[in-house]
Amino acid sequence: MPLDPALTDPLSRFQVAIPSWGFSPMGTRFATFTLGDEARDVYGRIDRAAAVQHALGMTPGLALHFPWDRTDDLGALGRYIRDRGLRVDAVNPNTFQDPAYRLGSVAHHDPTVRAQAREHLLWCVEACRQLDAPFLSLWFADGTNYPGQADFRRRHEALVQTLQPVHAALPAGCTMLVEYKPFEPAFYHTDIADWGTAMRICQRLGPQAKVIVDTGHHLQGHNVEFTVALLQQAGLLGGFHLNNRKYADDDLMTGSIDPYGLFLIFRELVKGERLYGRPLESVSYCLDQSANVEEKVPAMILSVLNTQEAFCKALLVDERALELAEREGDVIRSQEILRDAFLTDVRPLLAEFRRSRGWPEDPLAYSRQEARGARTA
Ligand code: PSV
Ligand code: MN
Repeated sequence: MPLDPALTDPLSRFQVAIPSWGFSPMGTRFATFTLGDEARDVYGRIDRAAAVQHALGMTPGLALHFPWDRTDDLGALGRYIRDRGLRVDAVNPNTFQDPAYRLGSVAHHDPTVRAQAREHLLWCVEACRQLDAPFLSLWFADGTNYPGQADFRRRHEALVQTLQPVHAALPAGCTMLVEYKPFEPAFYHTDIADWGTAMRICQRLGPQAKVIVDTGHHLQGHNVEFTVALLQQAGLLGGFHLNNRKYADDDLMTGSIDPYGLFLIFRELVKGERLYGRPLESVSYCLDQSANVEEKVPAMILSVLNTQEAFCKALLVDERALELAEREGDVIRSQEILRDAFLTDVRPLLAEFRRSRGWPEDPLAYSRQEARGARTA
């Protein structure tokens, strides 16, 4: 297939960030199985992200999670990352593990706990500055387990007030991403349960706050592409945590269960770029997955391949024909148009695109070979 600039231009702008935490030992609450490929420290996690980038060429961004990735010297950490051809995409604070956070963090009823969370968030803002990270990505485990346990409105106010100085401290060009999740670890209510709540919080905080959509953070049957379209229309779409779900926040490989859903999300994104002129790459695309039974580096590579394929298929949608079908009320034709794009085998085209960029044509095969080489060396 000859390479068409209408495809190669967006394809070359499209990058996916790799989460450092995806290389740590993972499990369920029943067991954690080790395959021997888990990283022991932040440097091991960076090395694995570099291996993913060698195979793919389109994943130079790395998402860090603090304090998991904390070292004594942020400058040295930044250099280690850059020396491996990577850059920091998002800094993710962690306000869910310290024992003080049993009943929440930024929305906690006790101001001293909120102050502890705020200090950590401000430290992370400083990390963004030092590591030149364009995104501060926030997710809070805050919520309650039982009706009556706490006052919704008071918690909402506390959350916004705790985040205000954090938003004010952001360097220019750094976007605060606000992530929502309907439940878990809290099972009755979550303080940022859905995209409406996240959007309301962003609007209250200011122009540098935007919503991040974790594709696994919706209740069964939720129409994610509809949410994406409306967030984009409101200018409040900041990023994605990509993974696949079946039942809850399963954190499975992206595109492994519902590739069509992923394609429909990208279709809205591509359409939005045309409609609003906001470049696709102003949004963060980061994997957020945990490998419980599969090897971690190939699992990341496969997720990126599925993502890139979904994106490429979205570029093939004949939007003009689709608009015409809509105006004519031709429902079947609209299905046909989407099927034509989705059922196109874009793998040869993407292999050729990679070859043209000097990247391995078959990233999984390349990575297997590298791993074999490392074992025999
Ligand atoms: C929470 O489930 C989440 O999706 C948040 O993004 C966290 O930062 C990430 O997973 C890792 O725990
Ligand atoms: Mn997430």
